[in-house]
Amino acid sequence: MGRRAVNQLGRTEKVRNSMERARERSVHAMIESGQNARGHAWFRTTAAPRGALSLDIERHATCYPSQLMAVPSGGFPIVLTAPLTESVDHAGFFIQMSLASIPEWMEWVINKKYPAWRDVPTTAEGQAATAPAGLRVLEAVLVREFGRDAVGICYPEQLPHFIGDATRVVAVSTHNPLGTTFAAGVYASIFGSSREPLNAIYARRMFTTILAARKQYRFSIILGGSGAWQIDETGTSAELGIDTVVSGRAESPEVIALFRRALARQPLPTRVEAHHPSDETQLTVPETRTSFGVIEMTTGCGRRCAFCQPDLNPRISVPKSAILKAVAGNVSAGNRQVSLATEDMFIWRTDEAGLPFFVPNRTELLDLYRSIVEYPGVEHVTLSHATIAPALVDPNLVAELSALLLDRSPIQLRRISTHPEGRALAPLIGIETGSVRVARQIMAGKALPFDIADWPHIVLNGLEVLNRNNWFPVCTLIVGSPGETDEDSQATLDLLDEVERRGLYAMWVPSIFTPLVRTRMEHSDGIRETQHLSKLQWQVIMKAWAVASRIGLQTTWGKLSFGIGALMVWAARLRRLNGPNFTWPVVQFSGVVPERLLERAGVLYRPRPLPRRTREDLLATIRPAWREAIDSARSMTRLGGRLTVLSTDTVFHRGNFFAG
Ligand code: B12
Ligand code: SF4
Repeated sequence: MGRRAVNQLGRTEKVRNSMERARERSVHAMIESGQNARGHAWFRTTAAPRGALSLDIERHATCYPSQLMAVPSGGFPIVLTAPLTESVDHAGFFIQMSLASIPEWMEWVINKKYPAWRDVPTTAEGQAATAPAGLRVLEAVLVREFGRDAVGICYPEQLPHFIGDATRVVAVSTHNPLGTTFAAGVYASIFGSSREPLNAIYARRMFTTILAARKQYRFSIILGGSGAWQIDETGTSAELGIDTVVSGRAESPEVIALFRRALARQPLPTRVEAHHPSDETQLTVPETRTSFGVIEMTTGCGRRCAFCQPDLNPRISVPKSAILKAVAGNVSAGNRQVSLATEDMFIWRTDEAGLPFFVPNRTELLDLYRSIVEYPGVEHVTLSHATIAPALVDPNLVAELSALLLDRSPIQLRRISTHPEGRALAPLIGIETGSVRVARQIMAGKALPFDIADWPHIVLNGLEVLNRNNWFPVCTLIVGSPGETDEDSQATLDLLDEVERRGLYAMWVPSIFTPLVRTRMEHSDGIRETQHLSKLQWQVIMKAWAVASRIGLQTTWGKLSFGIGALMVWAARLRRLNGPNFTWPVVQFSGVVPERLLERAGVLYRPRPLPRRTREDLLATIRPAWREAIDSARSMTRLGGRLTVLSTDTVFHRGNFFAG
């Protein structure tokens, strides 16, 4: 729409000074889309040419001129922002996951598939109309403490308008700023000359903009969010100009004190450890629009996987009333989608019902999701994270959730889903390994209430239940766990092969082990170069991708062109990057040479079939007290708005499931 859209809106107010005017000219040139159906302005950000990071401040597009007038001339005392790639909520979760995983040279793929991915909405006041949930929590906390007028929230390209003489602090929220986590860095290094995925590039651009503004104004930079540890870990604070890295929650008194100091221009500490709330009354649940309609559902977990950071937090369930207020806030701000953020959706309100956390509180969970899908204006509901054991504990719950949620899922997998419109649910589930030895070492609790010795069978039976109900999960695999042997890789290949043999579907996402700070594996050594992966580890990665790509590539022609394409990219680029162990697995991935032929020729490992163990076999191994809990969850009823556990013989306490 360009300039026409601006004129149509009659937005021709005078700008404040000549610099503003120059900026405004660039706004006119860059705004390509006008207003959306609900009267929200849409703001299209610009794509910087490769290597042009330092130019950003001159090229900033912002919101409409009249909206800029709502921004105080001296800027806001507190300016909040997050990288664009973590704020966009166009086209579903997939887009952010891709931006977090692919290198810069592959940006054209995203641009081609989603030409409008950079369009982000602004409010009538010209502020960011959507933002990651974590930044929204911080905003709510700071508005409560310092007042609405003190806090401005914007996209990185708007920063030059939001920062001014009045600005004392710019606070940045990050999910994955340097791409050094899990799949992200790994994928970029497999595919690219740079180890940085796209979202790391965008994060750097944001810092360049902030630092350019700091040449003109005096303010502190505070960074937090689930990706803050990456800055600490890589020692990049100084380079990025960050004064304080905060690890932990925005609601904490430490964070409020920090902002108070920043506003008073007092010296700031380089690190702040912020406490996690200990119960739901201390959690802030914003009632504003969040990217993808993310609303916190639980914190913590309880399964105690040794590599996991979120498990270090206390297990808290956000009350239904707070979740529904956040749904209302999102809907009234024009959002039509909701995603409840959790480490495991099945742990929600288990403690409150006196259930072990691995026995889902089916009554309340169904009631919650029913209330969300019935909320006027909610069109789409997506699932975030889950574990697989609950599918075996309560397969009917999966079926009942499907009955509620499938029609509202934006995900369509037409060939494999039996839903009339091909709709599917795709929670993220950590499977991590097929090796019982590794599983026992790093995640014994993942199988609860079953024994980790049965891990491959739990996965297979769980996938059967999920697929039957049109759940096709995104399943993560960890490659290169410390001490992982060839036998362990073979066990994972056996599992992947068995999944395929049984006609089950999952979108496998292999990633290379990354030691995360504060976890029990913090000091373990991970693989840092893809060149160091063994042939079997490459085979796991390539097999996982091949199985996952079966979901998308169904025609013979599609498969063939994909395979030839994969080989061409290998020959041109990836061969040198990833070393000789990569060669045969990539041939296997291409599908150009039949897998069994490669196995017979001895260039690839030939997986062994796994024996069948049924759900009943697995249920028979559960401790009697836990079986009783499963029965009582089934017989729970909702009476007068309160849950009643009919069998109260067994009382469960938080966190004692590993004892005895
Ligand atoms: C929803 C979600 C997503 C969604 C939406 C993300 C979004 N931008 O909104 C999608 C699916 C797109 C996604 C993608 C990815 N995600 Co994600 N995601 C989550 C999930 C489930 C919830 C995040 C959330 O909103 N939580 C609720 C908010 C309130 O919590 P919060 O963000 O942590 O914010 C709190 C504090 O961090 C702090 N805070 C936040 N910002 C700031 C700023 C300042 C200045 C201060 C002081 C404090 C502060 O205060 C907040 C509340 O008090 C978490 C797991 C979890 N339960 O947290 C994983 C999680 C954050 N994701 C993770 C990962 C690995 C990824 C991906 C890299 C996966 C991939 N390979 O594709 C990508 C990266 C995406 C990107 N653009 O960079 C990891 C993070 C690991 C890490 N950073 O080291 C987590 C922890 C999951 C896990 N268990 O492994 N993710
Ligand atoms: S199941 Fe997931 S969230 Fe829970 S401890 Fe393990 S990795 Fe962490």
